[in-house]
Amino acid sequence: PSMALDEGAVLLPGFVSKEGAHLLRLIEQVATIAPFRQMETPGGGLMSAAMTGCGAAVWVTDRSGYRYTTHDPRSGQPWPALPPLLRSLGEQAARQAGFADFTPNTALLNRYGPGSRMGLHQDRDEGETSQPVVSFSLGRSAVFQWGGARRTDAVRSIVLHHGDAVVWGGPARLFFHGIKPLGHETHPLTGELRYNITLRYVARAA
Ligand code: MD3
Ligand code: FE
Repeated sequence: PSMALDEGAVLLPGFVSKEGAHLLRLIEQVATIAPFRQMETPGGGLMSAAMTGCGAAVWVTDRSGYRYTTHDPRSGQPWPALPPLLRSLGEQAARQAGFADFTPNTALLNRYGPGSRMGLHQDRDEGETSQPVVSFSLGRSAVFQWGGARRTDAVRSIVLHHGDAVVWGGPARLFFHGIKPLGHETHPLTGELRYNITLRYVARAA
């Protein structure tokens, strides 16, 4: 089953719920090599969500800005490889949403605890907007908000649950979006934590 959220935005409820425990183990494996860390923003604050990633290049932020790097700045080592299961589930979700030519080469892993949030932003560091972004939610639920192409556009909300996939392509690819601060609810597999995996195609990296 799938549900159009907007033009180019498709919710696939429970698309990865069967693979949820497996995906959480993959996240753990990536985090053993490239640990979750709270990254610094250009303004000098800390992101409240902790992040890591895998694939050819991973999104990072620090005092000098946002960019994709081929190596983990913390270790100097290349990011862990993108697990084939992640690539394949991302391609399947995109296909089901009507995007047949998705070739993901990176996954950003976000970890939210109580109070973690992500302010309204656009994803535009990939050097490529013709391919969609596919997101998988794992663990406790969160309120996701999305607006339109302008920061001032009206915002809508949806609760994303364990196992949900959302595909953002076409006109929705550059829509503003964010995550409301998490409360203290728990999930049997992750306790008070929520994980989000975003699969993307990145064309440029430093
Ligand atoms: C809409 N992550 O990593 S996933 C991000 O739950 C990010 O961790 C949130 O925003 C999270 O950049 C939201 C849903 C999502 C991801 C990417 C998008 C929605 C999007 C890109 C364009 C438009
Ligand atoms: Fe985003």
